Amino acid sequence: MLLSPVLLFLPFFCPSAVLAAKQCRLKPRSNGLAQQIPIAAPTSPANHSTSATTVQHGTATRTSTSSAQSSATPTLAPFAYGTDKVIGVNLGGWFVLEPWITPSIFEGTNNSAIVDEYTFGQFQDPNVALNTLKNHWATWITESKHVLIPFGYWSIPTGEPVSPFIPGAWPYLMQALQWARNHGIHVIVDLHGAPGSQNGYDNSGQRTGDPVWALNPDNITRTINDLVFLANATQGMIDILELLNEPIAFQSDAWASAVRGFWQNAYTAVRNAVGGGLTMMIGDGFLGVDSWQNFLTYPSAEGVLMDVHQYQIFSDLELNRTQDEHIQFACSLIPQWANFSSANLWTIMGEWSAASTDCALWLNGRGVGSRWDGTLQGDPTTQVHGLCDGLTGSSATFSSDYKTFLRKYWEVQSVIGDSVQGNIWWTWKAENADEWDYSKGLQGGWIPQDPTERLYPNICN
Ligand SMILES: *[C@@H]1O[C@H](CO)[C@@H](O)[C@H](O)[C@H]1NC(C)=O
Ligand SMILES: *[C@@H]1O[C@H](CO)[C@@H](O)[C@H](O)[C@H]1NC(C)=O
Ligand SMILES: *[C@@H]1O[C@H](CO)[C@@H](O)[C@H](O)[C@H]1NC(C)=O
Ligand SMILES: *[C@@H]1O[C@H](CO)[C@@H](O)[C@H](O)[C@H]1NC(C)=O
Ligand SMILES: *[C@@H]1O[C@H](CO)[C@@H](O)[C@H](O)[C@H]1NC(C)=O
Ligand SMILES: CC(=O)N[C@H]1CO[C@H](CO)[C@@H](O)[C@@H]1O
Repeated sequence: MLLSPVLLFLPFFCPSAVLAAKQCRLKPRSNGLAQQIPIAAPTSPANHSTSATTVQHGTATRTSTSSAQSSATPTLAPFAYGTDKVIGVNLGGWFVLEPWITPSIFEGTNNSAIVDEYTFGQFQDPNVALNTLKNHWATWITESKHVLIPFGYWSIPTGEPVSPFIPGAWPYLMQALQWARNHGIHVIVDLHGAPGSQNGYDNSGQRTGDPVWALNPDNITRTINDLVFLANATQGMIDILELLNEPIAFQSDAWASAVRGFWQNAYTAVRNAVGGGLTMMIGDGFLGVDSWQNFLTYPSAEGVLMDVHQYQIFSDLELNRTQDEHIQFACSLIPQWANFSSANLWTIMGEWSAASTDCALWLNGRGVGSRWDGTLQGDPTTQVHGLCDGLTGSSATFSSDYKTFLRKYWEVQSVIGDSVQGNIWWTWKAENADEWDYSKGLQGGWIPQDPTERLYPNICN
């Protein structure tokens, strides 16, 4: 969403018993740390051809230039991106805190000035903060099948200072990757927070009206170094590295140009460091996919996917839509996205949900209201669209009509994913916003156990 942290990628062809199973709970080892086990690089995610010249369109078969990538055989079968559809879920709020996903962690600080992970580190006793984070890292996520794990730069152990961020999530990421590997789960790791903040949203780790990532070359250089470290350290353990989540390329010409240069330079640096086995994902920067025609396509680049996000809730224009209009709008995206994905980069709808309002508590930030009910502060033009009652929180308050809409909206967006190379739902779990919570959707029945099931197969016709 205009929110999103690290991605771990759980595919949903996982048997529902596994999805539901508490025994899948991630447990750190007794010392709380995972061993980092050297593992060989994966083979091409899309084509086993040994000829680098056959590579095209998002596949990555280029021969490795890295000695670390030598001989070993991966135990995880390569995923056929572009051929098989990705159906996955984001592990939001795990390694990058978002107040709306885990309000209890923020309420527990007794300090309303703590609004993001940066201030979480800044305004608390370091031991209290670290203990809270360790408990959260160890208990928040249970297992599934294709997952996207958001991660913050401050958790990458390069040795650079990160204060007031609290480092320490790294061993939990390594544990998660090992666990995913053991269970045949495909993983996308996503750099969700960059130095200086790439968007100012709390999901970048730092909520600020003045994000500076793009405007300072040192921040960008550091981000690229962090990605190289991350790619090198996770070789053979991940399927995709997403280079950065939601940089706000729309902010200004300077930002747009910085984002463009960053994708190019980060791609080149990571490719040079770890070779051709790693697929990378870039994002549209909110400019729309058509702004990225012929960008990082084969043969100037290989093994690059495009991530686009689909939300219709962050403006009055979108909130004005009726339920049917939300569905029609989703359908209207299909021709453009399908065109882009067939002529440019394979495309994954990397974030979406069934939310049709911004009612979820603190979705727009801790202590910030919603546009839907007119409580969004600092926006004199905000109109009232309706009450939030029965639209968020516990699904016990959801009407059967609303649940029917949630199912239709889930399905139509799944159809968008089908028209490109797949989708990854945001997010697996949220404490108090069931319309965003995949596990609650499964329980409540508006998300089917089999994600390919369609009750409304002609919804766009
Ligand atoms: C893989 O490469 C081979 C050899 O170039 C090609 O014939 C085949 O169509 C490719 N398969 C996919 C799924 O791209
Ligand atoms: C917050 O206040 C509650 C109730 O007074 C207390 O139990 C808890 O320890 C406080 N938390 C912190 C981090 O100070
Ligand atoms: C990659 O990792 C290896 C083994 O951990 C290390 O020796 C090497 O310096 C790393 N390279 C880079 C570019 O970080
Ligand atoms: C939303 O609808 C209201 C009521 O019809 C209208 O006054 C307002 O201008 C619309 N907002 C936008 C951004 O279109
Ligand atoms: C998709 O591509 C076709 C063929 O190039 C073109 O005619 C059509 O206008 C495109 N549609 C969209 C929505 O971009
Ligand atoms: C983490 C980091 O290096 N942040 C830098 C980003 O750029 C600003 C200047 O615009 C620096 O002040 C930060 O130190």
